[in-house]
Amino acid sequence: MWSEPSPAECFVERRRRLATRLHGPCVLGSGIARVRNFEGNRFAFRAESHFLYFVGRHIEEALLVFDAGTVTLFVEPPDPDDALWHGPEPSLEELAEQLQLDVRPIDEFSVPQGAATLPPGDVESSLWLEEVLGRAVEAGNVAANELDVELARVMVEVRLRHDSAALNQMSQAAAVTARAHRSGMVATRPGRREAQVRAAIEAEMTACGMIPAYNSIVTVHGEVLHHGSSTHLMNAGDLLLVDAGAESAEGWASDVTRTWPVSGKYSGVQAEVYDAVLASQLAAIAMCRPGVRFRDVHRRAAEVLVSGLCEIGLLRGSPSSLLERGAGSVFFPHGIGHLLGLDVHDMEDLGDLAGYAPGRQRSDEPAERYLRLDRDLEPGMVVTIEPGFYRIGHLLGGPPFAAIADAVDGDKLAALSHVRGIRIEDDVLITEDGHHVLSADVPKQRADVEAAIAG
Ligand SMILES: [Mn+2]
Repeated sequence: MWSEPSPAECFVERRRRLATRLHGPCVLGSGIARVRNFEGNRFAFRAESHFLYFVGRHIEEALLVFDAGTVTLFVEPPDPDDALWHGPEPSLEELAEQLQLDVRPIDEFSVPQGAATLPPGDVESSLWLEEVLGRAVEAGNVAANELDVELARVMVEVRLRHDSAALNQMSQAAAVTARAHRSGMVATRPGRREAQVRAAIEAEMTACGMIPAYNSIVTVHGEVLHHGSSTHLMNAGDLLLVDAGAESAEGWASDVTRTWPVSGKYSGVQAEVYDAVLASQLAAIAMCRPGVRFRDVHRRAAEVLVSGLCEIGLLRGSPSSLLERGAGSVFFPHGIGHLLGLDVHDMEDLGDLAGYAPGRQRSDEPAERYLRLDRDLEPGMVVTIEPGFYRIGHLLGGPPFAAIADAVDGDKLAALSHVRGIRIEDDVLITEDGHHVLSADVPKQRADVEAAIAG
C-alpha cells in the first residue's frame, strides 16, 4: 500500500470553486520550514492546509494568488547550488505543466490591493507572510482582520464537504491506520514499553509513505486525554489507549482510537466498561446522516454511556436525571467529535468558524464546552465519533463529582482501578442517505481486538 497522489484536475476544480466565491483578491501562503538549530537543519516542512488544498504539494515559501479571475502560483525558482544537496527541482515550466497552473518566479509577486489572507498557525510562517504582504499577520488568529474573516467564511464553504479526491485520500489514510493499529496490537505484550507499540504503529505509516497526522498517543494512562509520552512499561492488567492516525502524502488525515488489553484479554470489569463505551459510540454513529444536529449526536452518546454505567452498577438512578446532574461530564469530559480533513481538527485554525454553524456558539456548560462541532450534518462532511470513559483523579475529587457522589457505587469505582481511560474513535463520512465508516477495518468488537492481539 502506498500514498497515491490526486489527479491535477481535482485541484483545478478546487481553485475554480474558490475563485467563483471570492469577493476580492486573496493570497494563500504555503509557509516556511522551522529551523531546528541552524539554517541547514530544519523540521520536516508541511505546507499550510489552505494552500495544500489547492496545490497538493508541500512547496516552501510559495504564494497562491487569486485576483480578478486569475490564479497564479509564485515560487522560488530552482537554485543550481541547492540541487547539490536536495537534487534537481522541476523548472517553473515543468511545475506549471504538472499543476495545470500559471507559475511565476516569486520576484514578480506584488500584493494585490486589498488582498485577504489566512494566518498560518506557527509564528515563523506568520512572520514570513507578514513580510511578504507588508501588513500584520497574527499567527493562528484570523479574527485580527475583518477582510481575512470574510475569506475564512468562504474557505469553510469550500472545504467543509469533501470531494471524491479528498475522500480517496482520507480512505487511503484510514486504510494505513488500520494496518498500523493491527501492527500495534500484535506488538503489545506485558513487560514491553509503550514506545515499542508506538514504533510498530508508526513503522507501518512510514512504510506506506505516510506520517502520523498528529502526535500519536500510546499510553496505559488513558485518563490523561492527550498523553504525550510513551515511556511506561506495560503490565498485564493495563489497558493500552492508542489514538493514532496516518496522514497521506498530500496531507489528508485519519484519526482513530482503540483501547486494548496488554494481556490480550479484557478482564471482566474492563469488558463491561468497554462495551458501555462501544454501545455509546455505535449509537452515535447510527445517528449520523444529513440534517442531524451534531450536538444531538453528542447528547445521545452521553445518554447511552450513562445508561451503560447504570447497567454495570457504577451509577444508581435514572440516566436522565444523572445526566442533568452532570454525570456525563464527570466520566466523559470531552466532545463526541470534530471535523476531519486536511487537518486532524479540520480548519480549527479558523477558531469555531468551521465547527459552529452561523448563529451557533459554544456553550460554557461542562458537558458541552469541549464540543468542537455543532453543525447540522451534510453529505461529504467527515467527522470523528469518539466517546470515552475516564477515571480522572481531579474530576473524581472535585465539585462535579460531589454533585453525583451519592449515585456512585464506591466499591464498583474502586474495582475499576484498571480502567483508567477507554476511548473508541472512528472516522465517519456523511453520505446522501446515512454514513460510511472510513476506519471500519480497525478491529473494534472485543473478540476482534483480542484476535488481532493474538496475531
Ligand atoms: Mn479525534
